[in-house]
Amino acid sequence: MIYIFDVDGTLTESRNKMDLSFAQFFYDFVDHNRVWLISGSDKDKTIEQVGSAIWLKAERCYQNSGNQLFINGKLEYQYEFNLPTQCKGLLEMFLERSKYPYRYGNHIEKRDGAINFSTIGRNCTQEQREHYDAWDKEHQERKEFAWEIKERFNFLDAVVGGEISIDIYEKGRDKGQIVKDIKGKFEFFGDRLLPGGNDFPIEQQIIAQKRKGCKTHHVESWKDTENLLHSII
Ligand code: M1P
Repeated sequence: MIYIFDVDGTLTESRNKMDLSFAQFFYDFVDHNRVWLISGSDKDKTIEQVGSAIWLKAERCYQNSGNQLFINGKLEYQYEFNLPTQCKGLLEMFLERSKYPYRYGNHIEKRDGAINFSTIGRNCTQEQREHYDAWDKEHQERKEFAWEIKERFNFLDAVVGGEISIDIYEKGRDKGQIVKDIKGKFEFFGDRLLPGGNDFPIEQQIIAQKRKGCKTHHVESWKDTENLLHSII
């Protein structure tokens, strides 16, 4: 059995470090089980969040929604993605159009195989992040922007993950692409398993590939994940 975990919202609060006692417990779990990580985020952010011991101990670490793979810390592959100029123009228009009043910089972040877009900007503080998150829950801005990107560019996909941003990549280059790499049974833990969420493609691939004995756990927070793992052990 392979246990696969999303990071933000599943092992940690979004863009935060893992809770210390959960990290100790999880390290032990990784040491005794086959564990893969898959994040929408890049390698440096994931290591900052889960710590290098867990990141290196995990059998595989897929970054940028599966567009980059590390095995035992060694880069196996990465895809390139350059944001089309017209889509960049649309993101800049979103920045002007958004009714959210604050901007803190780093709004369009290039990653290997993906782009991360945030109206508030990735340079915001934790407090500013929480403010945007609460505002977005009420106004559903990220959902609307993701929908518009997909409508205008049928070769692109845009999904909501985390609290302040959306991930954009070529259609099909979503988290679901890792399912073909998994031989046998697996269990996936994620907080964005509903349509439009960045974990949803994994659910879709389980169904499309008729993967028997594989299941997903929709968690609300890392505490849910911890409780589920205790019950598995
Ligand atoms: O995994 C999806 C995203 O999760 C976090 O998003 P946010 O900053 O919006 O909370 C970040 O780790 C981001 O890099 C990642 O793409």
